[in-house]
Amino acid sequence: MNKLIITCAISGAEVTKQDNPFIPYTIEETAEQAYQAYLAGASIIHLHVRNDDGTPTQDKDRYEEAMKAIRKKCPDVIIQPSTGGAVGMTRDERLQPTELPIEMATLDCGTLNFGGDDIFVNTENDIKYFAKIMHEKNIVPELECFEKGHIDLVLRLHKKGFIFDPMHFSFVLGVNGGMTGEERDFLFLKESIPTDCTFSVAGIGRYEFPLAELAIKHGGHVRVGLEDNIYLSKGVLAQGNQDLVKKVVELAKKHNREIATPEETRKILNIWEKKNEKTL
Ligand code: KMH
Ligand code: ZN
Repeated sequence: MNKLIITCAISGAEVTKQDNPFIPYTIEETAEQAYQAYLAGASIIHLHVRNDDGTPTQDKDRYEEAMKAIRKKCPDVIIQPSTGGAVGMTRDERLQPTELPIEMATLDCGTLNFGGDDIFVNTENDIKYFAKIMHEKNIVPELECFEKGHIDLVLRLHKKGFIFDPMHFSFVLGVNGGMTGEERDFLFLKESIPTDCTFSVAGIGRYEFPLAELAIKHGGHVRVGLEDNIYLSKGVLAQGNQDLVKKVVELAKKHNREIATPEETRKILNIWEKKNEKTL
């Protein structure tokens, strides 16, 4: 079977050190968590940045600083900044990391409830706007879909020429307000995308590892990380992102999937060939 791409979502915007003390806030913590995840087998780091007090920010300079610090420790890893940011941020605020020389970024493909009174807003026009900017800058979008309707919208926008081949989806399942991450949900989504697309799964909370195993068995790719889940097993906090990545590597071994290096990941995802021009 094809090699397995492991993405590690090391920080997110919502979880705090009160939830898990290994959530990175400072530049040094962020770089170290990325490095440990990379050493464990992650070829992509999905990156949110925080201020030193833990508040989420999409500040371009903060991203630049974090990316340089990560690059120093693991020069070849793929850094995939978030353009989702945190609930309530404006679209231009969220898009700041696309002003940097990046290879890849997330593109959130629909609005959903995000717990309590929170709504994560991604209108059709937002998605077109984000997609256009990423296309112009040769940034490969990871198409984050939190439910089936988001996939349908991507396929419509693809047909209308706003989203381009090759498409790489991420099924983010188990958000409080989105679709659950049961096997039937996974199979439904997998069957809903064209067969020439690639996909990854990100299971939130208890869905993280069952979904990872399903994706591994079905030829998909996997995202894990403290952004999505803070536990290694029921009631046992992960002692850093590397614990979660190592568990995926074990699952991959069980199902005879080799792990893709960053270079192999670039080939699988058709990431910007002239990556050397992207210096961060
Ligand atoms: N923090 C969430 C509101 C992304 O990174 O693109 C959005 C998010 C998605 O995490
Ligand atoms: Zn994210």
